[in-house]
Amino acid sequence: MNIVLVERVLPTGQTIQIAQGDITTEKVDAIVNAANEHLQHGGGVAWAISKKGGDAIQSESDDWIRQRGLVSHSHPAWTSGGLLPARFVIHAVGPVWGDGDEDNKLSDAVTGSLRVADELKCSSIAMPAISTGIFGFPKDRAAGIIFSAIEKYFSENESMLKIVKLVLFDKATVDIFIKSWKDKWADKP
Ligand code: AR6
Repeated sequence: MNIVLVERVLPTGQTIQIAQGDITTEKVDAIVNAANEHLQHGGGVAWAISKKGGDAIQSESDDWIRQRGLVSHSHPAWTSGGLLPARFVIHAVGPVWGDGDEDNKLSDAVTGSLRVADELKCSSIAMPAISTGIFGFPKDRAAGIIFSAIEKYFSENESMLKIVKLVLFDKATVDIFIKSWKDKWADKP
């Protein structure tokens, strides 16, 4: 289990956390994958999830694409967790930096992931820093958008979720997210 570095209870009752580590080890109901619209899990966290989860992840993803077509930002796909400790993998497609309207697309990917988690009756979810690797989204900008999207989702929706854990791979990303966390919430009770 990855160690929680900071946590906060939102006014709506859910606990939001930041941890550093490998999301594939998380024993939560669902982990979020930073996917592409084709669900071809060839690099980054997607590759790690697909490798550790076994063949089921890519094969269920291929079935999804065959049956439903490409995955949009606002409607993530989902598969079983395969061999992972998590029961489900929610495949969220973040924006490629430079493609336009990136902030809204990232917000949609986060909101969509929480909605799918609720549809799957999850009470805990772990999420990586979507779009901030291969897709090139600036990390400090992403942090604020991800926090706000989570807060807004719970303020607007009844949810079964209790824990949202942001699992960040490297120290540099952790430092940037924690700075943004403090900027956003330092003075709030
Ligand atoms: N656990 C948690 N976070 C991780 C892990 C891990 N095991 N491995 C990497 N990260 P990326 P994107 C972090 O590139 O930018 C793939 O090819 C990483 O340090 O995985 O949304 C997909 O198939 C970074 O902060 O996702 C897509 O084509 C964050 O996860 C494309 O990359 C996201 O980095 C998606 O690009």
